[in-house]
Amino acid sequence: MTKQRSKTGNSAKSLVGVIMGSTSDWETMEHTAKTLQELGVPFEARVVSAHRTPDTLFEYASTAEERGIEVIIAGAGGAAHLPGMAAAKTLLPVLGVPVESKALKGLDSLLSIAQMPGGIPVGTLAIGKAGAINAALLAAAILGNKHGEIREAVRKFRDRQMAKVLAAPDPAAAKTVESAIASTKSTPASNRKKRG
Ligand code: RP5
Repeated sequence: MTKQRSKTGNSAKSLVGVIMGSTSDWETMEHTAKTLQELGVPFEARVVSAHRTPDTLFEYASTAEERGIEVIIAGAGGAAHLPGMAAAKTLLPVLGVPVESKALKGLDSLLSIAQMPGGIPVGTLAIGKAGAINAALLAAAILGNKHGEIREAVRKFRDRQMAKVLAAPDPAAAKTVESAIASTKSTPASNRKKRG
């Protein structure tokens, strides 16, 4: 199997394996990648399809632990069996991200991932971008039990998030600033001069 490079830009060994059923899932799963990057969590990302490349999936999941992976995040859409099949082939925690499907807006993905029969769990996140971000945060929280620096990174992420909300408590004021910026952008400079 090709060794994946860490997308964090450093040579640290990947702790999270981000897999997805298709390149079309990347639009969603790149939010997982971005969040892991922001937290400084080394990870690898690759397309592994449960139905198009089942042997690759089995190899990936069954060798993940010995390669140093500690959490797997699997994103898939439609009849989304990738997270469940991955979970069946490893003892590592597997987090599933339901990708929004065209036909059923991701409800099919959500139910396929969440409704695992008792015995093989998949921690299921929300559909789409929110789930992709939260999968990274949850993976970091799991890793944080063992890796102190990741725990601190999660704490700092929460602090930044809280500060952002507290800095703009008035929704009406925020809206006014947003529309002022938008109107400046959409009005040609010559018109702005005349009005002034
Ligand atoms: C699943 O089928 C993938 O996870 C993807 O969400 C969905 C559609 O795949 P493509 O037909 O776009 O490759 O396996």
